[in-house]
Amino acid sequence: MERVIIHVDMDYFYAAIEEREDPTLKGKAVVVCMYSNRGESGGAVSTSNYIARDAGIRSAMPCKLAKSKKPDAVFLPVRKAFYEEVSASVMEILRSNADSEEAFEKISIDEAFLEITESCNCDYDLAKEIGLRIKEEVKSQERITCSVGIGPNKLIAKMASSFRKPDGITVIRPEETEDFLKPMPVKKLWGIGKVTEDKLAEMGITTVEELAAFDVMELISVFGKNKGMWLKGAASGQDDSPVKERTASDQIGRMASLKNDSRNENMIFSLLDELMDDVIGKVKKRKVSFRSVTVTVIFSNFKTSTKSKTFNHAVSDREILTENAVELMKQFLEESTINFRRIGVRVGNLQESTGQKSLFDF
Ligand code: DCP
Ligand code: MG
Ligand code: MG
Repeated sequence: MERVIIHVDMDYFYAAIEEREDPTLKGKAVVVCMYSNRGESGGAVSTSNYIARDAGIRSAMPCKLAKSKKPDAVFLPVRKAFYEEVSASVMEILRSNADSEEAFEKISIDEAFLEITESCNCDYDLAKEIGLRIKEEVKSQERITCSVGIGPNKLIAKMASSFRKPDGITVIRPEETEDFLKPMPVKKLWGIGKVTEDKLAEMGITTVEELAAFDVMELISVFGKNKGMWLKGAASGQDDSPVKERTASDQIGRMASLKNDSRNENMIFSLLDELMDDVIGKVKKRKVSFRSVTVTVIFSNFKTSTKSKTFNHAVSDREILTENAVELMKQFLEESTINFRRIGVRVGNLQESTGQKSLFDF
């Protein structure tokens, strides 16, 4: 069956979020570092923006080396919990553009597959419009950019999204896959790691075209049956793996900025109310219930803090969400003195709620 798959990958994700949160970073090289317990002298680069990449900075490079390459770059520590929140909001946008709630697969904090075979009726012009709409929604709602790849299967979609970055869109129609793949080095084939790349190099194979032309029996003799056949198929752009959610347990969240940094309760609670409307709408649409509520506050000094509450049973009621989120937000207001910049609410520990009663039904 012919399929149309989209792969979306956020651009310089952690650094893009930091740029968004702090407009003074604009135009500067930004490096997000994972510091080790040896403090700032240890640690590796998590990611960096494209200005930093121009100076030769790469993910996984020691932060010290990054600093020597670009002494005037801004180095920031990883704020993983916060990036997870932004990820949850982005994933909801992506999921809402898939053929169905199930035709969605998150594969990392910043990327996902969605199937749009039905929505575009296998028309690649329509598929591109859907891709452009997704980019627009992510940009307007989350103020960060992503790159989109569209193709007849996950392998091609995944490779297409990294073809033009940042803020790119690449559409590969079935009849174009061969030409698209041919000139690529084998290491670009999604699924080929360093070890395989080296083995292939020993066999004189460096491009996908060479791999596709290689005798499958010889590949099997070196890599075994499964991998040998997979290599041959992948090199010709074949991939039958379905788009399928891996974990049912997930989270649904939304964040937004206050109009200006403030501790004004009316302003904070009315924004919280809007965010909860959005979250509960998605909870109903996905027919799930949740066992935890989390509220996040980003303060005017960019410090991020979260508070959660977990229940012993799953619920899906707006009333319970409101009660708990408001209580957590009140605690934030009591404990802090600085202005709030951005707030978020999310529900987690999701489970299918088919046939499940709401608390008010008992
Ligand atoms: N990440 C990390 N350590 C790595 C690679 C990535 O902590 N060695 C984190 C930071 C990235 C995020 O995962 O922002 C997503 O990884 P990507 O590979 O998608 O890289 P980016 O989104 O940062 O950049 P690109 O624009 O190339 O996608
Ligand atoms: Mg990315
Ligand atoms: Mg990624």
